[in-house]
Amino acid sequence: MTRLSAHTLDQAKVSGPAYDREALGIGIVHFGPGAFTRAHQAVFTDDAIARSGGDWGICAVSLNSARAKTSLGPQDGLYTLAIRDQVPSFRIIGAIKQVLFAGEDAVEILATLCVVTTSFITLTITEKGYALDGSGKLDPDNPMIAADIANPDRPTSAIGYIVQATARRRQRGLNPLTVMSCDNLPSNGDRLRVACADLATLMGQDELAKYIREEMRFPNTMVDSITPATDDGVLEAVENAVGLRDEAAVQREAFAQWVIEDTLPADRPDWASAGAIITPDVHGYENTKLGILNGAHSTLTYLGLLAGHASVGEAVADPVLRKFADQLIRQETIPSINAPEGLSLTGYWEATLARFDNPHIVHKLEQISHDGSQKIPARILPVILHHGESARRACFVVAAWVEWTRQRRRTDQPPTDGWLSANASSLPDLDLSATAYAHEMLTLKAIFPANLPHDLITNFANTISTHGVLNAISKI
Ligand code: CS2
Repeated sequence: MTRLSAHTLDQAKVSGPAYDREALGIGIVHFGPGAFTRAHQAVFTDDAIARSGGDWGICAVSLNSARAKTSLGPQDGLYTLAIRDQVPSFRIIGAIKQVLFAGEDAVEILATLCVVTTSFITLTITEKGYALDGSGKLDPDNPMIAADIANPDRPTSAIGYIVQATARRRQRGLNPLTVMSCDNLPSNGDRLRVACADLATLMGQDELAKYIREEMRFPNTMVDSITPATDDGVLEAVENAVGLRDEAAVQREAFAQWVIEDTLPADRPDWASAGAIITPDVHGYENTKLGILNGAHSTLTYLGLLAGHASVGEAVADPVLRKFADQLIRQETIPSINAPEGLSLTGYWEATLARFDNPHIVHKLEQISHDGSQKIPARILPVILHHGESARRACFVVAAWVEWTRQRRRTDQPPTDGWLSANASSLPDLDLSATAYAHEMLTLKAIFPANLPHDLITNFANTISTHGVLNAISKI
């Protein structure tokens, strides 16, 4: 089967970029071109270019894997978006104009970051890419950060690239970059600014750190669209619909939301015309989405995996788990969130449940389980910090995650969690009882603040271990 590319695009049986893609210049460098960004930000950008023009093509940069380059490169950055809904739909996205891999193209990446026409850096590097410690400061002992401090001219982390590009642009008198995190972190822009300024300080560049703190824009954002990993079924469905082979296709639900803090420069892609919400109050949206959608996702994931389920659809159809998640969100999470003006939080939760029920989406719990050490603090701990030990269900979720890590570390399929793997020597011994294991896990300062109800959480971990998760829920 012929492969999708700029040369074969006119043979595609579905719609493609509605603008002159050949003439499109690059204005954005994006770190982390995984499935999420291809299904979300690149689609908003594709629509913005089609509606309002502008040289807002994306240079997509992978830091750790050549996969995006080997799948998207031969396709000239083109790929198909499959929307999995009652009536499925397919379209080809053209916003990604170039794909680079840091392992091969470091010089070109820095050069692209330093041309005057590049004015945005965007990132989906997942929580761990920010290398922050438990108190929200850059962790100088993180191996990539230590390497960037030792060798500022040859960055390895996204933070290192941003700082180095900023230093070079300043020297050349170029306009400051706008740097936009699109990861599921509370105050993602503020945190990114801190990480970049901290790195400049650690490099001994105080003036640069001040410039990053005071002159650059780091808008906070909230991103949302359920995007299960691409599998063979998707590639086959895309091939049938498009009539071309596409190794870089992505799938997502129909719903997509992007809320961007209104600190953007005037010269920007017209993301608002593509449906993005540009508002001064992004934090309300962030907290709502992280607490309700992502919080429920992680809840269904760790409880669901312990109960033997494989997908969100299966877990949420289990009456015990559905009721648990519903009570957690309504009784504990929602009262801990300051809602953005005009948004009903119970309405948001009901709409989220309907999205989880979408029979056309198979979202694997295993995928969501990755990097729980980074997700639990953003999604579940704020509820406990708000209510203390009366947040019994939130405490139960922490216990379930801890017990799940214990059980999985004892198998040949340990959790996929970068922080846990890198810090294996600080983790509790696997011969410990569930209670003692949980007790030690809770002392890990990079994950847990000191003031959590340790006894309640360790008791729950013990009950889950002894009676199984579903019986343990009945004892809450
Ligand atoms: C999920 C998210 O994998 C996960 O941790 O909770 O990727 C979730 O699907 C997205 O944030 C939805 O926007």
